[in-house]
Amino acid sequence: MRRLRSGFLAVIAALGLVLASAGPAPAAGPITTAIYTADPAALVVGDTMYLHTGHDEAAPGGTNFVMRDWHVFSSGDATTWTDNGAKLSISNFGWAGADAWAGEVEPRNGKYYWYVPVNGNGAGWMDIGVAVGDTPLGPFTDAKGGPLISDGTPNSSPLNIDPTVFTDDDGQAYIYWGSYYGLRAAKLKPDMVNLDGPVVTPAGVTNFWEAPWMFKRNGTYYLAYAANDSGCSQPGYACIRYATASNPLGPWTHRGVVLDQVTSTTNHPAIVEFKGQWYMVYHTAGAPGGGNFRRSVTLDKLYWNADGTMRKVVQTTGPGGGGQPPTGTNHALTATASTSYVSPWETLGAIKDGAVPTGSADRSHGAYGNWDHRGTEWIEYQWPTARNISRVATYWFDDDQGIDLPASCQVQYWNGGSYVDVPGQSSCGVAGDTYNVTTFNQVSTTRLRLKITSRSGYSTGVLEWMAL
Ligand code: FUB
Repeated sequence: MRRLRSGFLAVIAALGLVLASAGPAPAAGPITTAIYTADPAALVVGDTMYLHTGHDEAAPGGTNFVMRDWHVFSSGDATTWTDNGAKLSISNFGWAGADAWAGEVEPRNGKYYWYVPVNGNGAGWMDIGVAVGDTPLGPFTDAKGGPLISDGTPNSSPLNIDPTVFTDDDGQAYIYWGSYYGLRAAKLKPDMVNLDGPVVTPAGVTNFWEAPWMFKRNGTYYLAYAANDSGCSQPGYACIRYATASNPLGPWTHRGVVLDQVTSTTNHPAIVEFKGQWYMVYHTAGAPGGGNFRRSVTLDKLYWNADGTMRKVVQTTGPGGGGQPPTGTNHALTATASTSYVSPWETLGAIKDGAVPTGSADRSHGAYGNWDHRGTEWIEYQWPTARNISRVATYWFDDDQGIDLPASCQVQYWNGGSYVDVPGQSSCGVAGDTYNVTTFNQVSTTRLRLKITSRSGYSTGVLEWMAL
């Protein structure tokens, strides 16, 4: 991930256990806004769904991961979540020093094994360790006293991160992991803390980048994972692809994209059935103040086709929450809109009518579009007196023809003499079928501008642009 995404390299001296924070979180949107969370792993035990997550602590505008511990969230309805606090920390691994990245908990013989990637302070960078506890909430202790997988493990991944562990019906457990296009797999011994046999390179997992998640349904093995090829996402952004197999070690057959790119560059899937409903759990940059290093876990319902393939997940609980507009005073309603270009048959005023689109192709309330212009265009709001603004929410128009989701965007304001980027801007999201919320330090201004850069060969459009 780091080589593709500039400025990501983070080596953080990380110590200390941060203990419990918030009470139950509200239904839609991120599972919490009290902290930033990432890299969810889902586990159902009885009537409870647990999410074991990473914890992003980068400062606003930070350009590296700052991750020191992992939290455990729990819910009885997959809607209201309780943060049970930081239940595992870098400091639990005496041989590790930083980078509490994406892990997963697997139950076995009444115990819960938490596999996590950490910077092991030894040769190379990331290792995979394992902690054990008596409940999904722990307490957890280092189960091995050293790495389970490191750069010294024969045939290990170019980056040993993102373990997913799966136990088959016959009791055999498997671990998959890796990044930098290097997916690896191995059997685990019944003690769950030693590999059983060689590390293999599974075949058929098209465009694998990182973040594998393995599960089984109706006798078929499924492997979801983050890819970042041009067929599914913008440069530097992940999408979630998946493959199926009839054997837990493959070979795998690629089946397509199950989750489009989100507002964060990275993404990390967990797919689970809970009380008869399947869910895709993932992260975005969409929470207030969020960004690529200040991510938030969210989840959406996942549905199946009769042939066992997964339907692409509709991101309804992402930025904006439930496909609904974010709350707050929308200054767009009182603004005068202008643009660098609008197609004569389109309606610039549609971006400020307050309508709630049902999807990016919904032009029932009109749409702004700039076909057949390519490159960078802008839309702008003006007010007779200054407005205090700290967020915008953009619902992109995508007609699946000449107008597509943009490659990138940028929010700017008039500082009295020129247009400049709004300060402290979180990522300017380009996801379809949702409100992309960009937060920034409050500005007091009479003019706000959204610069939109198209994908190669396409024009761009907007259904709603809110200024809050
Ligand atoms: O959170 C750090 C890393 O970013 C994870 O290990 C990857 O899966 C990606 O989400």
